[in-house]
Amino acid sequence: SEGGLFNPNVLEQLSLPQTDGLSIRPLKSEDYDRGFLQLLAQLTEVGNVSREQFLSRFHMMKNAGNYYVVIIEDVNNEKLVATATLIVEQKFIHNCAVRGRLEDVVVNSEYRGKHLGKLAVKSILELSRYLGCYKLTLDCKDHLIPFYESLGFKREPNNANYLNMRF
Ligand code: 16G
Repeated sequence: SEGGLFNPNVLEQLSLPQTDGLSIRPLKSEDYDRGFLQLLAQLTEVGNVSREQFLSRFHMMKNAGNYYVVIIEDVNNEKLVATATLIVEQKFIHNCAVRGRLEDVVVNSEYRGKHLGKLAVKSILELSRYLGCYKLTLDCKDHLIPFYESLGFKREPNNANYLNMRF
């Protein structure tokens, strides 16, 4: 084992709800063979990412130290049931603050309707708070706005003109 993407101790510091039969842990390199990319493919286009590409990106993220890809695993059958990512950005503003971005939230279709998306987002929320982020932001598909609002995220009226450029 090459270990996880980040120190698992940080997750133990968080006050997360009881999760019978589930473990919340950092992504590990072995997850390539356990369907991690297939899980992400339930969110968007992943492409044919080879083991070498995956490991190289994994190590870049690990060395960078600001990528927190969290996995929720079913301990009974070792299936990956959900994932969510926190990226922590260093800033000069707000007294050299750090800011969090919530990305790539996906719940395995076999496990939907069990509030696991909520659990995944809550872990990132708590983690970003623990790491001192002054804010946590996300963008999502229109139909998921109510879900994120139910977890306490706010839409900013003056942020309605969200622009993006696709390459
Ligand atoms: C959603 C995701 C974003 C992901 C994107 C992929 C959340 C909160 N948002 O917006 O993280 O990268 O979908 O869609 O999970 P795309 O392939 O159209 O960029």
